Amino acid sequence: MNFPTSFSLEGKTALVTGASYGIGFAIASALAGAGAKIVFNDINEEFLAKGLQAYKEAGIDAHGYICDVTDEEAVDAMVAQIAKDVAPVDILVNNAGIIKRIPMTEMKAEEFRQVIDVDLNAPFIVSKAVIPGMIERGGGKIINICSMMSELGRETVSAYAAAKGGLKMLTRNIASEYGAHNIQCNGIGPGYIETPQTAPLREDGHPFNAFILSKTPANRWGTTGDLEGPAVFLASSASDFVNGHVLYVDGGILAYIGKQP
Ligand code: NAP
Ligand code: GCO
Repeated sequence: MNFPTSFSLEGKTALVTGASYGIGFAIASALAGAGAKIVFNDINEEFLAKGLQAYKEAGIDAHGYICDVTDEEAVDAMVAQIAKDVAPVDILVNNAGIIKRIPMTEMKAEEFRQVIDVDLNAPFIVSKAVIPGMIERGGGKIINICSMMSELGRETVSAYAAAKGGLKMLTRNIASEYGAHNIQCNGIGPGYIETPQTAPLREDGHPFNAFILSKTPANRWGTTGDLEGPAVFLASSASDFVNGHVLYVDGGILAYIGKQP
């Protein structure tokens, strides 16, 4: 294997959804570092502007679009605009996501649907928008950002676990249905990562913080940087025979029964 070229993304265009900050920003930055042109979206003008500034400060000439990934018409329009403004999408990272931590019996059906809409329906919508072009051009890469909750449940995250479990199976199904067109669809399953989404769990003295450290052999929370190498691997030709796989980047959580108190 020629390492420099097989991990290179030169000449590729990557769309990372919800990538103004957090895991999406880190993954997009890593893909840029490997040579990809970066496109991202957000639903919020202010965050989009801050994201564009952050990419600029990182030396990345990113293109940003306002788009709600749950809105099929808006997604189709954004993908078409990206092809005109930049280039067709070669690499899609379905990163945008929300979580609502509510005991299931207290969760409204509409709240459940909102989480499913962003975390599962949207990856379907955005993948469906880019796959035809990938087929026309001889292949492509789709990376779905799954979760520990693609494998495990816990109190208060019923909607999120249902969505992320479904996203694991959507990943496998896209791989099954479009692998013959040289499209590889894989997942990344981050463990517990320090981002705004998990900030409430890391507040001073929150019991969850000690709990997660006891469940992680690495005895630390993950950082968005821990996800960068795995993302470049799954976006590059180095993973052309990896399909339908969820790569867990969790410091060993899924392998570990937990530290004895
Ligand atoms: P985050 O900090 O909450 O960022 C989520 C991003 O998604 C934000 O930029 C948000 O935009 C965007 N977004 C939400 N709804 C959207 C919509 N309808 N249309 C477009 N963009 C939308 O989350 P994160 O921690 O970086 O997580 C990113 C992904 O990793 C999520 O799928 C999450 O489930 C997954 N994940 C996170 C962890 C973790 O420990 N942090 C672990 C495993 C998996 P706004 O800023 O405008 O709201
Ligand atoms: C939670 C956390 C997790 C992480 C991540 C773990 O409340 O349990 O938010 O769900 O976000 O998905 O992989």
